Amino acid sequence: MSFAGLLDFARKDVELPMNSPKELLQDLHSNFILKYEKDKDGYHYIMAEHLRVSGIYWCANAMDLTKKLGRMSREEIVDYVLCCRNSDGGYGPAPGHDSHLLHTLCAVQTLIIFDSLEKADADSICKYVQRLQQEDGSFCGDQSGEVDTRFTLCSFATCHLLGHLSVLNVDSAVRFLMRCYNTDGGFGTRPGSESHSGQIYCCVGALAIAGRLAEIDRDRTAEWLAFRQCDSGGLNGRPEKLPDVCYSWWVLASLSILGRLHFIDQSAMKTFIYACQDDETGGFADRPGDCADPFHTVFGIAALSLFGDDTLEPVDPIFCMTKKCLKHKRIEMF
Ligand code: GRG
Repeated sequence: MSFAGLLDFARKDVELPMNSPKELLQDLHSNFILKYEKDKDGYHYIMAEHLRVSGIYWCANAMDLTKKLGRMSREEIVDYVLCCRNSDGGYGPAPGHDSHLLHTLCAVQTLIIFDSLEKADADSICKYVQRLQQEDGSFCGDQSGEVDTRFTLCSFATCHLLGHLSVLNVDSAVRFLMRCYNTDGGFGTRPGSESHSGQIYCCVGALAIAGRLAEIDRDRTAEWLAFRQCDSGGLNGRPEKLPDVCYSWWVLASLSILGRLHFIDQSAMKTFIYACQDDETGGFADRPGDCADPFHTVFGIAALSLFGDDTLEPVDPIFCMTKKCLKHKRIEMF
């Protein structure tokens, strides 16, 4: 481990610089995102081919949340996403890449954001997802056979958004999720794995889509999530780890689905999220002073939307998309 890595390992929190941004720098963020869309010869664009469709969803969603979607090249983006479809019915991250559940969900989300879902073949996508369900109810992300509770959410969300959740064996999928439910109230990637905020979001979201949230003790799960808040106001993914702005989303969205948003100190958390913005380039970084990127930008903005920032479009906590674009596809929880 490098010396810097050793220092990170020893640190459990960050200090917020005095001159950190104290409010949302809305306009800077849309310019930051648009640069990613336009600069197709740039290093970052070229190096991100293996996650491009996910990247497109992050960027389009950030623009929709900041009410600037109209500044993106709708037709060009939709055509690109459609070119990522494979003969197995799934979508890869870029044309010619193998299908993966992560990118298949992001393709569907992007088509919904651009009001173009009718261009997708819902039946063949759902059959692709169905084939990835295993005997024990779990899902593999692709042909490589990796099982992870993330893929249960991707499967449920994809099929629900396409109106075909019933093609999946929801009961056996929920039984598998419950085998990943730990006594501390959290969920891991597979049975016996440690609890992690990201996995909790996936499992709680999948249970909400299935209408099966009653299977868990909401207070216990919400308490574990609330303990993720560090003194800086930021949230970590699991005990003894550094806060990261993306957990603002994974934790906060989970708490929102559980009806327990009030379990954390919202003001301290906003202070941390604002401090993760780059006030020169725009965009959010994982932590104050680090390099901004679209992944942390969309989840930072989405978390602020959950707090009810009225300069932003309201976000849906299960699907991480604007309520406006989801329309009747939303799930009413209470
Ligand atoms: C948005 C609807 C919707 C679906 C997405 C793929 C997925 C479904 C969710 C991912 C949830 C997850 C596992 C998030 C964690 C991401 C992350 C920053 C992982 C880093 O893991 P470590 O071990 O970091 O490197 P820590 O913080 O634990 O040290």
